[in-house]
Amino acid sequence: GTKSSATSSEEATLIDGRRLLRNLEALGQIGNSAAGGRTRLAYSPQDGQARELLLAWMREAGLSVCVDPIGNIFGTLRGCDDAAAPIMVGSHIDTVVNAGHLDGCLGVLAGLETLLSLAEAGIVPRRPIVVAAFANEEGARFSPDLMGSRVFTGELALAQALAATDADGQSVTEALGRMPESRPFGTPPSLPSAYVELHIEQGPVLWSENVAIGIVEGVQGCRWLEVQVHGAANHAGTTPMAMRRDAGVAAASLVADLARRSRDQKIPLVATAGTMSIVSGSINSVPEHAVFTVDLRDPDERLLDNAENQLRFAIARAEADHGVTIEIRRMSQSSPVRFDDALVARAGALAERGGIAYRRLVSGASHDAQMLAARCPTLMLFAPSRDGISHSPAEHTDDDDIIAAANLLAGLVRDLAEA
Ligand code: HGY
Ligand code: MN
Ligand code: MN
Ligand code: MN
Repeated sequence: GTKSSATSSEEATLIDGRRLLRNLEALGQIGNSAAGGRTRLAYSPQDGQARELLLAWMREAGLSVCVDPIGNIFGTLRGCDDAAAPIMVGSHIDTVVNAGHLDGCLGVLAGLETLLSLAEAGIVPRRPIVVAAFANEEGARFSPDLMGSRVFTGELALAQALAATDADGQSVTEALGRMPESRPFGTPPSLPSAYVELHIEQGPVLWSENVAIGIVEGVQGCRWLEVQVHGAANHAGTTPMAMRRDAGVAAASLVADLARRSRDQKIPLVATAGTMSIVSGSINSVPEHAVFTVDLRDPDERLLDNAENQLRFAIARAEADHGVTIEIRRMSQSSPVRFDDALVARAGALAERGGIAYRRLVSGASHDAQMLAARCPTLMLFAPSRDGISHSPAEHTDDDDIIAAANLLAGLVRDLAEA
């Protein structure tokens, strides 16, 4: 369909759209598989390669560069008033398994493009402007998610983050030690006076309504839980059904229950068991040990509490029904967040001036901006995701939407840096 996009010549020429698209393509090549997806789990060699490329681009742009002890990367464009708190833009470049090329990367590279084009236009902003690539946003390998932004904002202690381990028992410290490009150097920026993150929506709202820009009013809350089920191994051919303590059946019934409650009662809004396995299972054994993860999300914290309590009740019932023992552990949590009203209004006014169609919405996905929101006025902008698809190689945003969104980001950041 036809979409409104930037019409104001000033806003339309603020950034070099083709360079942004080229950089997104180049970064998207790293960790690629033949099937088309890419995997750059946090602190992996592929993540390291991506970080190396970003650092090279930052240095080439003449930014002052810093890597902090959790692996956050910062590039700073100097302002006239270097003592003023900076404006920060950014997102992340780590990915889930088999990801698209836009999740996180759009925010980082549109931020970089903003700084590049301001520098090339000879504009020296009043405040410094920092582009940040926060480490381990996804949390797909090391929990919690949003690790880099949690540490940067003081929500999580550095020592606790460094001690987190992956499924193989490797710690963040060990993984970082294997990445020479992540050795800390330089001085991290001070807390910004404002943070703006551009991201793809990763949901269907903007695409289905054919709207070019989302102005994000907030983010729903999220809980991550791990459930370990312990039963008893026995022979599949000889053990009568009534005499089993089957960890796999108990786990599967808990997951089916959870999905049914979320669908029928809408508590929580969405519930997902994204990983589930029978540990050391074989086709002809009753499973002894099963483990699954749970991702609960809702804009209302009380409904998340409710959903978690219901899961705990279901677990107690499953222990009795199946003769198993079950442990539940919280891996991560983030409370619902509201972004800054004044920034929401300001971005809306700027979009209107540029003739860009926009709507306000609440984010279903988690973002580094949630952590920054506790420390400074914060806003997110969304670009449409084709068919609402993300965390998939099919993730796509039209080029004109990418460029319109990056232009709006650049315009907003340029204004904020003068204030
Ligand atoms: O899980 C999330 O919402 C984000 O993509 N890390
Ligand atoms: Mn993601
Ligand atoms: Mn993301
Ligand atoms: Mn045998």
